[in-house]
Amino acid sequence: MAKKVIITCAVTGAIHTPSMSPHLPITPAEIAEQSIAAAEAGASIIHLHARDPNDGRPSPDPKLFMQFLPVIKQSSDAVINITTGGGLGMTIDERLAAPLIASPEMCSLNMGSMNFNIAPSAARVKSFKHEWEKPYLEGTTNYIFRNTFQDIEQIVERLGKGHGTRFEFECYDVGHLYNLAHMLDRGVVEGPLFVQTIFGILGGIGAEHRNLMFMRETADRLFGDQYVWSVLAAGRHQMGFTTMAGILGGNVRVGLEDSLWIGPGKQATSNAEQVAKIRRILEDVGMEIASPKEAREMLKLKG
Ligand code: KMH
Ligand code: ZN
Repeated sequence: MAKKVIITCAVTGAIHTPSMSPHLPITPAEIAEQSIAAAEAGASIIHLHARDPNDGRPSPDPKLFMQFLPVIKQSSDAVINITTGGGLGMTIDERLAAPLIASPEMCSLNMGSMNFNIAPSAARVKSFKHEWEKPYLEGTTNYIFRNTFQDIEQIVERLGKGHGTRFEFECYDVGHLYNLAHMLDRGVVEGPLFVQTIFGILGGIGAEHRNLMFMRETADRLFGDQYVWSVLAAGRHQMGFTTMAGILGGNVRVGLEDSLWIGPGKQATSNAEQVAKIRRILEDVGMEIASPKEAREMLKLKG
């Protein structure tokens, strides 16, 4: 039987701001509602950040996470994946606060430090509702996204070893794959590794098809059969890259965290719309979509 494709949906993130799209979920109720709809549309993993409901600012506050996590769990069987990347300016302790309380099956784990500015395309919106959005919209956040080797090991220790949480390893460039291989060699992490290769984030590898092949070939060499490959691409590259990944035997991530678009010049009205679109494309070319149960088996999650 053909391998099934895991669809992850990243519903809000910490990059896009409320003024960039009216459809970005902000309040706990909106995050829960869009997550449940994304799961119904075919996402077996839901990747989550929280936002301050007053102004939409990314927030590490566990109390906010706890307003939507139980609601999502009650209405769907999807795997919960909580960010440990957090958002601009958050400390490692802040980034770990909600995951340590919620003890989810999965968390993101970013495999290297990098420059992080919002890409110019996202910054085209000129008017904004909240002062905090200004540097995001102007592309001047000037942020170093800190993920040192010690930070990475600390997250594995506290969440992986402490809670049995497994990881979505976020690899924004080739060096991040080598960082992960180093952790695998030293026994810090073990397979099957869920490797999210990321394209088109300013500061990381560009969204060129040859880069997708190169990242995949490098991951094949480094991890062999000890990894499960997934792809996300930022902005307008989202659907093309995820389609290519699915056809090549990979898994896919969509969602408004990664792109606000559903087609050229057309904003997505929900996360579920993007999930339904990639599902339709992949099913049309003969692929099958993994259920949450199948995703848990493929990734050896604690369930
Ligand atoms: N924003 C994505 C490109 C995280 O939450 O830890 C990667 C991400 C990071 O999802
Ligand atoms: Zn994220």
